[in-house]
Amino acid sequence: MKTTKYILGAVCAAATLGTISSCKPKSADTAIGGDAAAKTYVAPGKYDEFYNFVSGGFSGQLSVYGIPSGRLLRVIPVFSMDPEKGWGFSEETKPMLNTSHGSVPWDDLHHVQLSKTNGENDGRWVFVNGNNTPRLARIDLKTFRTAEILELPNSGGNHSSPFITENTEYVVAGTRFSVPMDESDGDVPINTYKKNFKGTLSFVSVNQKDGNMDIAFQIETPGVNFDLSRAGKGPSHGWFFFSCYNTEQANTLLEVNASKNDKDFIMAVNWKKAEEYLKAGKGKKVKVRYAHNKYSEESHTSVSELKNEVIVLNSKELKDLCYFIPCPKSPHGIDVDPTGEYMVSSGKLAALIPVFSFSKMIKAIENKSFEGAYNGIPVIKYEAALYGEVQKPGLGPLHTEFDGRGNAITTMFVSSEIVKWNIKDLKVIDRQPTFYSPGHLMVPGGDSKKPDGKYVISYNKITKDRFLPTGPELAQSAQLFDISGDKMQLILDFPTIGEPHYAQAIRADKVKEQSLKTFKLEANKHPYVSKGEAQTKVVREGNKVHVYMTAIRSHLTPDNIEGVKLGDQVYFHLTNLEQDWDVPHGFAVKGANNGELLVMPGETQTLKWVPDRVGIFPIYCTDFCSALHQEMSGYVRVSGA
Ligand code: CUK
Ligand code: CUA
Repeated sequence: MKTTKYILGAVCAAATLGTISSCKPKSADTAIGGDAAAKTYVAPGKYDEFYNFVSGGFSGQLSVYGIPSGRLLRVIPVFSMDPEKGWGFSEETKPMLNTSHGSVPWDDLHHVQLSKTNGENDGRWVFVNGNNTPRLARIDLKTFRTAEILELPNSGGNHSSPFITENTEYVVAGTRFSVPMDESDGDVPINTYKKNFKGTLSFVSVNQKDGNMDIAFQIETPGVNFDLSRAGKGPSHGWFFFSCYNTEQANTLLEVNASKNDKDFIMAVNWKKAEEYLKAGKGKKVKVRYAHNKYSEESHTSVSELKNEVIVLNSKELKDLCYFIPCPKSPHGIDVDPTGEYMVSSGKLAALIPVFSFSKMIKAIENKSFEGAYNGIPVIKYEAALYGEVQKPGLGPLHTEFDGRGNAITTMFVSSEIVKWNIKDLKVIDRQPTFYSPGHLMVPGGDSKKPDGKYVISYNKITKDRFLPTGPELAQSAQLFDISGDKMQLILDFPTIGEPHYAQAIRADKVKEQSLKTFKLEANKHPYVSKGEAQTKVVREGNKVHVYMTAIRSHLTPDNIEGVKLGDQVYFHLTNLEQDWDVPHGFAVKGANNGELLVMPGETQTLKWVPDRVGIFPIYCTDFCSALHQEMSGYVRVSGA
């Protein structure tokens, strides 16, 4: 969300509505009690209580923080190139960035989902979305590395994603922009939107053994825009809920066109029913083109495949599959409470929060309490599915998380606050200012069946005066609140990498025990591995020169390489022979424009280098690995062709 200009205007307009008293929240100082520092203090050498996985927005990366300290532990490149890890530079990782458009080494990463078992975070994987070139990625929490990237066909952008079902059966993605289906060449006038543009929802299955994803099916829908989604849980397991906007199906989203309708929709999808239709052969095979990239920790290499078919179910033709529920203007979030009974939405442009009841929704469907149909799909009467409305919660409600004690906490983008309210009686209990304009917020496990309701973190869109100025662009900001008492208490500000959208957190002990320490050298199946210095060699194949190379404190083998000619392509296949935890070696060549490698113990990685001139080129380890790190170097001689 980048609507800064409009919103800043709206903040001041909001003040006149009388629901908030000023444009700018009061100073944070007053909100911070004397014991705040002690609450976030993690002594040197001690560990944090939670891992916090934070989306990196348009940096295409995912960052990992310790909570409550707010210490940055790692930045995981996903849809980006990152020289710190050699990601996207090594031959092994380059294929991970492939798409049907070629390599796309960036994306806009908005949402994070920890894998779940029985509706609780289980610490196996983290899923993230690529909003731009529609993609899903899976990060393995044994290695904290991206293990898989799957492109999504028939989609104009993947925003309402990667939300998952309660046992990680499916990762789901809805298209943010409706576009013509891939089957047509898409060369149609834009103003034929209503006829030619379609929405799709992708249900991506997850193999429970290895986490591998596959597009199980897609559902074709009318050309609305899907914004966010959440799976049902408990009683609502089997259903998925999506917030949609632009139900006008306008091809220009100027307010006058796309925010004309007083209500937009929540779409409820019965995915168990979809599975039945699929089994009964009701799906249609459709031609598409998408890339599917997987990284293997055995071979330490990745494979990128282009695939060309998906199965599509039609939401209009197949009964009992999809329903719409009207929802006040431009809903953004849709969040399901820990019991699975309540679905909380938010109209960004509405001054209330509608809370829907799953059991009422089911009754409404049984009794056909419909107000009509929208593009062939039944529209349930608003009141028939509504549990109630939270009145005057604040301005610009966006996202909601749950504290596990029967309360919900919602961000108010426009009035710049987080607001705690009770789900049963829909009464506001507490509100605290945030600095400034919060987007997502996060309670550890806050979307699961068992939230760990100790903290909430607000991820803010505007930083202003919170940190030392760094020129026109400021660090993005997050704010940690203690929510164990009646009043939410601000206890820490910390900067984030890139623009944070959603984040999730998990108790550290669910992840840290299974974190891998070293790759076993004897299990290394890389085709160019050298398992000892005796296996190192230089092999020429036409104009390709393969250097089988090793690194161990404190030398590279071989360290003098001759016989390379101008016009050759040199592949340095570097195996790190170390078997101690945390002794990586780096590798770089003078003047090489392809970055560097960082090779973990027991692993092999390859740097491709095409010399552009004759001469002597130093090579060296880039990671200070021992007292003789500076000596860990060598030379390559490049001769005339
Ligand atoms: S969106 Cu960013 S604040 Cu893309 Cu989840 Cu609401
Ligand atoms: Cu190896 Cu420095």
